[in-house]
Amino acid sequence: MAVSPVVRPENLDELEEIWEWIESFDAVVEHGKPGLASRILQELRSRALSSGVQVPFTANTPYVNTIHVSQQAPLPGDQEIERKIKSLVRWNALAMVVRANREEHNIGGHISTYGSVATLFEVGFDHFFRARTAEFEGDTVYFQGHAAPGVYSRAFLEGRLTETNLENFRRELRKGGGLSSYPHPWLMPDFWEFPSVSMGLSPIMAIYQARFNRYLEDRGLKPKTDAKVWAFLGDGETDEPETLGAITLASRERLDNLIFVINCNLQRLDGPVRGNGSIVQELEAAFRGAGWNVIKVLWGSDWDPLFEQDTEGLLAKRLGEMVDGEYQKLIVESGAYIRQHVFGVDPRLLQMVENIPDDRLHALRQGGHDPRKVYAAYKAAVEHHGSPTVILARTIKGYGLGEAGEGRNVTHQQKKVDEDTLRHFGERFGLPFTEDQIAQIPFYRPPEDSSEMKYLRECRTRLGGYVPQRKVRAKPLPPATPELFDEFLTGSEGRDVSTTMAFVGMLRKMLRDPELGKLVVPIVPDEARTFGMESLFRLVGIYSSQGQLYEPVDMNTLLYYKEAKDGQILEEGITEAGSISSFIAAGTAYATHGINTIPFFIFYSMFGLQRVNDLIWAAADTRARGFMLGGTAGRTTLAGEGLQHQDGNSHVLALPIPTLQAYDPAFAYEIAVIVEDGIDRMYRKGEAKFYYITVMNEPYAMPPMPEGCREGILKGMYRYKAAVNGKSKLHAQLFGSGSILREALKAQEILAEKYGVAADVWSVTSYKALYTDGIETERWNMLHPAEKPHVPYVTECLANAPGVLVAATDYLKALPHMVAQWMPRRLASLGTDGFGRSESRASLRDFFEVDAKFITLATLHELLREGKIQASVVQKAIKELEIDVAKPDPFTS
Ligand SMILES: Cc1ncc(C[n+]2csc(CCOP(=O)(O)OP(=O)(O)O)c2C)c(N)n1
Ligand SMILES: [Mg+2]
Repeated sequence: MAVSPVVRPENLDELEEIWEWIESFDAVVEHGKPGLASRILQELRSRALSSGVQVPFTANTPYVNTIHVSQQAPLPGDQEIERKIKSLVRWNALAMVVRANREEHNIGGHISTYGSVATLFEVGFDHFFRARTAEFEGDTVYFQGHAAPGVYSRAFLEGRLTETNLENFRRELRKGGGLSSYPHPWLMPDFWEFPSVSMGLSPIMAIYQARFNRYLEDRGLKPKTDAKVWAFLGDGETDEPETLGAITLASRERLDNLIFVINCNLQRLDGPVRGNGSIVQELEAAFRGAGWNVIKVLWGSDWDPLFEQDTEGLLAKRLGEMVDGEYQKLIVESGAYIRQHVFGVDPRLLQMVENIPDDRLHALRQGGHDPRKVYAAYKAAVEHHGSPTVILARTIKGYGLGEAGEGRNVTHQQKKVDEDTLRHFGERFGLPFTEDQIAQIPFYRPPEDSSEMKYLRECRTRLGGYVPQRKVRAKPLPPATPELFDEFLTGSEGRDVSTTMAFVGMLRKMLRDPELGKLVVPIVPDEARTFGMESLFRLVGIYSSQGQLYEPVDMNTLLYYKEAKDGQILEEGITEAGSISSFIAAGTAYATHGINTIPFFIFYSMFGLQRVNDLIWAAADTRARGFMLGGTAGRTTLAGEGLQHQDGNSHVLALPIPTLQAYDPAFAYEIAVIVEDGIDRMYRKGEAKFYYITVMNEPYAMPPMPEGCREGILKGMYRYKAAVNGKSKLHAQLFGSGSILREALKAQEILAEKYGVAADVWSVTSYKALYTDGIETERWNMLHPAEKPHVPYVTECLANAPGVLVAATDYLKALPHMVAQWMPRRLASLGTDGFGRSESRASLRDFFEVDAKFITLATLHELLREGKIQASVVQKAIKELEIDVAKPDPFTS
């Protein structure tokens, strides 16, 4: 099918020459070996470049299907039955949403997304998505979140969900069990594997999942397989930076186990994705430019004869001229309009469609609604080697809703349909209902011996079982090596070390452990040196699918930058979003792969919860396990770095995530106890938790672990150092956390020596744990009024603790205040509310008023409030402590 060059009378000679070239090329295409034509083009291109001839760059191909009909793999199976099954899935999905909203106005749900994606899912279910079995790891599928009703509907046909489940869509608390609005493994742990409804998260998670699968293979933790990761995305979703932000990693790593399917219905929630442009062409250029294999599935089979006639490329050109806003309009317009608007621009185009009546012209299908085109694209994608594939499939939003919804801007939020629309839907998809029945919107599953049900079961049996399905596959870890953490309990014998260094020591020890070692997955976004982890480069290597193709510049040093194919560290580069995606892949491998990998993701604490908290929320939803380490933590402990870096927020940001255990430890032994217990809870007891531990870079001597504090460390607080002057009349309880604990210890001395106050010092390792315990206890008491009330752990700790209460933290004052309600008396809280700034630790602690002198002052002030001392004592102390009362307020300055 040669395309004639543009004819201009003045260059007829040129034209002749061009034609000769084209004819030769056509001969190669027709008679040459497969691939030869492409090779010639490549050679010509480099020849042209080396001869200084400009080759026009375009990352786009014409607005036609990438797979030519002559190269299209035929769709196996029974198309008619598949169409019937799909119609039933469509119907039950529609019924689920419409019925839910009839019963409970405003319960919500989406019809239109699934309307557009149905064929893309169903071809996958019938032919591609392989389930996880004992023999095969299975494919991993991220379903477009707003299309969840379609996935439920299919599971209903498969007999995996009941009619009651469907009736209770979006009514999860109802009797008999409901269905969550979107994919949430937390809410449906036997069904959904991955949350995908916060737009942009599933594409980045899918990329890192595909890479993690390779990592497991390259490290020998699982066999090499041809399992695929499929991610179904909306075209509007591609505007999220996370969607496209990591696509070069996928091509760089040659992840041909990864397939994106983008449902290009050209619409998002409010209107067109690119009314004035073409989202398909834009995405094609982006993905091709990034090195992906791009397959466009734009036109259905009924367009094939038209393209066959298009020997001059006029149709392809015309289709490429129209913007998406026009394409959207074609959906709601008549065949006559299409004839005039699309084909009417050129008599030759009009001639092409002169024998096609208007109604057929209107019914010409989009590629993404044609199972034959979709099958061919999927087959090409799974057989493609060397790079990831993206399939850009044109669809119609609200497909099946006819005039009520197809292609309309309001369709995204449509959840109610009138009887006419139902009837139209029923007729269009050939559903077996009478008019009366259809008004009731019944759920329908054909009899078990029907050809549809037999076919559906056969397909899924062939593919190993049902998808999606979530199962915990890993066995609990064996008991821990008893002495693994012992060395960290005895202190540093006066040597100054930071908690970061102590943690890295533990990590090294764990990596060497015969049991745990291979399961540990250190993840770091280009901060390993900041955290003193470079010694691990050499010890276990940095993972690189290519090994190391160069001699590292520091080869002659002990700690050289060692990349290796079986390297263990995931050095992600500067991407917290990518790193947390790796964390999620590694932290869910116990279910996805049946392997207890234990991720330790260490990052700059300010760029963790603050930057990627939505992904951390998703990690919680996926029931991910593992440890997140917030390094260089503490607003005043990270000296010099200033406003953007100094983190006094993350422990507050950790509060809303129910399964996240957040700790702010001060000493090495506290970390050791927390990590050891964490591994035990997550990987031996199978608790659905993960950990956030802040570690600091301030060096100081690590004390040995005092007797009997293990439980307190884990529960959130323990008395670290009782007052030595306990007989004094004035008493206080000081609460410190992380590196600020040492300020409390200094204040304890000042208070004893100068002001005769006997102060006990508590290490508060987790305000979150104390808060959680407090609210749980309150709730129990409220629900059990006749029983002996339970006592919150904080209250229990402070039952016999005399004196005023003062807390100091490197985080917001709100953190200690959260638990003040369970303390026996009022609490004064010192914290670092406000913007950080570049300064030394001592100056910062003075500025934020969290150092020993301010703890002393706050204690004396509380004693004054209690009437235990005179104001003059406090005033004198202000002078003695050299506190500037006119200093700026750190919160507002
Ligand atoms: C991060 C985020 N922002 C906003 C939304 C709300 N939202 C849900 S669906 C949607 C439009 C989706 O459009 P598209 O990705 O094109 O999917 P379609 O339904 O058209 O297939 C929006 C904005 C969301 N779910 N997540
Ligand atoms: Mg869309």
